Amino acid sequence: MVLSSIADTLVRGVENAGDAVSEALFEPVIRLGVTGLARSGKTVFITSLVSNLLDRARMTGLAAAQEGRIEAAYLQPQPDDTVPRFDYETHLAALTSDAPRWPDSTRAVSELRLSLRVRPSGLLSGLSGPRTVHIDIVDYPGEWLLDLALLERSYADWSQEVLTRIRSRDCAAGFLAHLQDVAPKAEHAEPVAQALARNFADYLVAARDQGHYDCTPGRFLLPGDLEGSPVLTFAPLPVDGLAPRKSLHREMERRFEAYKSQVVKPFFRDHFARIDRQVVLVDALGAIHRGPRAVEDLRRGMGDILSAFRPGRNAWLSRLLLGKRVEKILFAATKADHLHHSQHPRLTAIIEAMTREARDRARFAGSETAALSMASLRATTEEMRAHEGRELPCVRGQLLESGKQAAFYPGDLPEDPSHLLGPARDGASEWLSGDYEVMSFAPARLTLRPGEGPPHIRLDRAAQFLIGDRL
Ligand SMILES: Nc1nc2c(ncn2[C@@H]2O[C@H](COP(=O)(O)OP(=O)(O)OP(=O)(O)O)[C@@H](O)[C@H]2O)c(=O)[nH]1
Ligand SMILES: [Mg+2]
Repeated sequence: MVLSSIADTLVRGVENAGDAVSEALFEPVIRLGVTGLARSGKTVFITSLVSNLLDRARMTGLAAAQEGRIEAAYLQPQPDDTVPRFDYETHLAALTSDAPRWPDSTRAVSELRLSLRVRPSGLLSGLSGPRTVHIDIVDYPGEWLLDLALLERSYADWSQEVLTRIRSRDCAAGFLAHLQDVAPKAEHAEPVAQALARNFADYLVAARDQGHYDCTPGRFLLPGDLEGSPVLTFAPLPVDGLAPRKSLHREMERRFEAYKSQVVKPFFRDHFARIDRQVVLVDALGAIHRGPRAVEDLRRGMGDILSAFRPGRNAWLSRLLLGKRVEKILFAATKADHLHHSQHPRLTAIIEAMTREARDRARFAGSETAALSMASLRATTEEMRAHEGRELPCVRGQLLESGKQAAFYPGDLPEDPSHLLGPARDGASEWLSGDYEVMSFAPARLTLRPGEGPPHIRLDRAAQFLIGDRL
């Protein structure tokens, strides 16, 4: 017994030494995935993170920056030649121009490599010189993770599931009416397929705009360069019995399978499987503003998204990952600058509760998780204002629509998150205790001193959790 445990320790010691040697010889790469549902704040997050890592005066929460060990930071050509580069310069220019504006919506996966030259800390500091750590940041839509569930479904099962789910949705009425006019067993005719698929895609867009998060296939919403191709030209069809060869149903079934093998699988293989650290951005405030239904949808959407991080859930993915897993996952409630800082702990509690189930699973699978509330780009200032004999904690900023300055009290988030999540789960249609308003603020005009990146809230803490241990 004793012998074997000594042998074990020895082997492990040698392995560790091996790691240290290879890290010293080769420059370590951290692949950082940034995801979230549409409009959750991915592009602004990456832009501000990169800018604040290049100019680190506002990054005191990142230990290596605070200790002055980051000697240099620079952007480099990314290693993947076929992935579009994250358009950092254009996004930063939009946010920091004289008339600042938010960046445009993104339609596809993109990537950027930021390299840091870091002096080692602790014992090693005197022994070795600075080393280079590459951070490959990958921006991809959270909707694409939802597609993982499609891999386990047959076309018939998927159709039935979708048609049942959307039966009572107003925004699906047009598509469902169209379906009445279509004969699934009739011979396939491309114009019919195209019209139906277009109608289904329109439904998905409307559903997403209404705050539904179960809008798969994800690529229908973000087609990128696949727009109009057969893999995106299908829709759910009701089935009874076997459809004949060459029927519309058979052809749509074939395309559904092609979507799985030629769109979903390559994404997981080429991008998802290679991620080391992941941040999942959540616009919890936006959902709270839209009401209990949106909150419940978001909670479920998050659960579905995060099942991708639960190895074993999907046999194909487990085989692909071969035991590799995401080491750390951060759940971040974005746009916290809409709230006075006194309410930030409550927002964090909400995001913690909302992702609880999923977090427990991820932790079980060996990933370290954390939750925080943050703002990638702070667009507001705080002030107290008297109102009906009470001092209200407000935020002030420039309204996006009118361009006017306004101070604004968004409502008091409950201390106990279950006061929001409970009614949402029970299907309430409105919040009982008042409304939560979220204004859209324009980004503020910035005057940055040398060495400073854009103002943020806890972006440095997010960076410390995600990459701090490797610097
Ligand atoms: N006040 C404030 N608003 C933010 C912040 N980050 C994002 N927003 C708002 O959220 C919107 C969406 O942000 P993006 O970064 O474009 O979100 P995205 O996830 O990349 O969106 P898609 O690419 O469309 O999926 C912005 O247009 C802003 O209105 C922030 O830190 N503070
Ligand atoms: Mg984007």
